[in-house]
Amino acid sequence: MQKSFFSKISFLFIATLLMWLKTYVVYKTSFNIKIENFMQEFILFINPLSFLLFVFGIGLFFKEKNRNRFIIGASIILTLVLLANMIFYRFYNDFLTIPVLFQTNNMGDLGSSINSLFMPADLLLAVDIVILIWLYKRQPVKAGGAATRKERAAYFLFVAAVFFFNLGVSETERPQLLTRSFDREVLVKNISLYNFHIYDALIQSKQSAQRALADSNSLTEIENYVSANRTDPDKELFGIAKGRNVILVSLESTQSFVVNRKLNGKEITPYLNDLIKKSYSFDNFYHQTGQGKTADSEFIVDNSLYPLGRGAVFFTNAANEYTAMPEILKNHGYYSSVFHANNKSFWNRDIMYDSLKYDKFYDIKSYDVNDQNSVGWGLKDKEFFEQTAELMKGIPQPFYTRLITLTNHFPFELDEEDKMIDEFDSKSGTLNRYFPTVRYQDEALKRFIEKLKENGLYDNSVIVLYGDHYGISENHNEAMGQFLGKEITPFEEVQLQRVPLVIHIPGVTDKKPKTIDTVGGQIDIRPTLLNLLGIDSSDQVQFGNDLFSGDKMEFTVLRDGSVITKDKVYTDGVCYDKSTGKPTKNKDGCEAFAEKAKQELSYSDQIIYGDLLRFYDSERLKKQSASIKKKGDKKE
Ligand code: GP9
Ligand code: MN
Repeated sequence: MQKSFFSKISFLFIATLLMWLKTYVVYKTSFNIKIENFMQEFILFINPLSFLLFVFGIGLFFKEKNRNRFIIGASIILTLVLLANMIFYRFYNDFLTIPVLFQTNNMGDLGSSINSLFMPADLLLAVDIVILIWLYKRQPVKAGGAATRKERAAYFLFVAAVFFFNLGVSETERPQLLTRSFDREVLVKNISLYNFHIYDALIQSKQSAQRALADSNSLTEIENYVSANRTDPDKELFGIAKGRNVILVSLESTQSFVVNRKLNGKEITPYLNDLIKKSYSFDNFYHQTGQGKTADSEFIVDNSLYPLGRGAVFFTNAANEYTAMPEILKNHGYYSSVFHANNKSFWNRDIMYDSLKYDKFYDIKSYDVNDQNSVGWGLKDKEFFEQTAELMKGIPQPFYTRLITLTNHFPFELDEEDKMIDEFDSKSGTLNRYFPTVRYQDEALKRFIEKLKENGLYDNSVIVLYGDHYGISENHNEAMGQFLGKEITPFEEVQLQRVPLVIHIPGVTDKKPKTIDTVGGQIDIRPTLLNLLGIDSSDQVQFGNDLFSGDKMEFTVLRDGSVITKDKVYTDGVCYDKSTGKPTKNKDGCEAFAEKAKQELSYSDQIIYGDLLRFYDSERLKKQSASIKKKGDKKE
């Protein structure tokens, strides 16, 4: 038996070996997986093996000809999995998850990005498949049978041993490996990209079950938590913008590091810098987005809930019930809309906006878009703002509206004539090109505000500008370090997640501008804004707090579980002192915050996966808030 068994599995072993090596080469060349010691490198190296042996081993159930065909087919599929992850990673710096995979309409729309993301060297991925086909063709077709039961049992026992060996060393290296699911990099590093996808599929099915099992009691505990964390509004500011139109501008990929900074002696955002002097502006304000990028930022702003740890909630839970900004404001006579010159289905916006109860979505069809007025992802920001200002004249007031810019999007393309500032000079073309597009967006913004003055909407509006998410990923840390003149440590990486937040209330903030250093995040925009509009939101299930509240806790959670407080930054299990940027001893001062962050993210996830807001009852929450407040008053 021995001899014939080895001949049965020789093709299988060659395929496994080739795929194994290929996967490891892809790990090392296409992903940015941090390796801290030899053991981790070893785990990374062996981790694809058990999965590959298992999958190719299924071939042992077939006779030789079909077995080899099956193995070639499996190689092709696994190669496509690798390729898809490589391309996705170049853009999102993350691994694919099932919800993201189903966002195929987004993938199609990536357009110019896909072109610049695909590299000729990617074709090398096909080399082993060519070898396998050549071997298959060369071999004379033998009538070799399927493996016997005994042979298969021995084989799969061996595979299981490899798998548990892998899991064993990984668990010692990284305890609680499988429970810390929002760190995809750790999973890939330890159990392989392939097993990560299987794990992801298991989570997906668990989540579907979660909705079926949830009932109204599931919401009560969360309601108690949010009520206890609620803070009182600043009395002077409450209602200061009552009845005004709300114009939110989502600034694509705009991070705080460009604000009030120069490149070759020229300001990168001169207009924004100027506007800040007439506004309330926040300089410790963080984006909290996950895989859903722009869509996540929209979700956070409208719901004051966290986005998901995997996938974009715009896709995964678009059918849920929400009590979003448009709905709250509708009760106060507001008309709500979004302006964005992209296909309506991108990020599943058309469906999600219905769930969020928007009155109207002005998508690409509302705009005049042609080759002359487009670049990169589509309509240039200047054109977008100009046409939007026209469209805005026609909508009922007061309105709540969001404008989403596009030009400052990776790969940061810009026509020569639109460049007002030099590119940076570093090894990262991405970072180099970023500056001219940010500068362009700034100029477009200036034009927009001028237009608002012309069309008469300016005086009676609140204008809120915020960065949607980072534009420069950690892949460019070296170049970023060169620009900022300091090393980009994990601490600095968290600080780079700061985005601008500027609240401009004509006639109010220009008289008394303020730069506020309270730590906050996108999740705080909704409660802050509602209080400025004089709308009590203490009956809402929301995790944010009014940034102007005197008693707001300085505590912001990023979607990867990092936490920022007044004087600490906690990320990837390490606690840093903000004043020095250095780790503290024994995670001092971070543990309680890290725990609270975990709790809060988990509550928010429960709301989304369980679709818990379908049990929301505003009267019940009002009573609850009032009773908590009474208890607090008594204590004082
Ligand atoms: C697409 C735009 C960009 O419509 O919002 O999306 P992003 O890639 O930044 O999430
Ligand atoms: Mn974006």
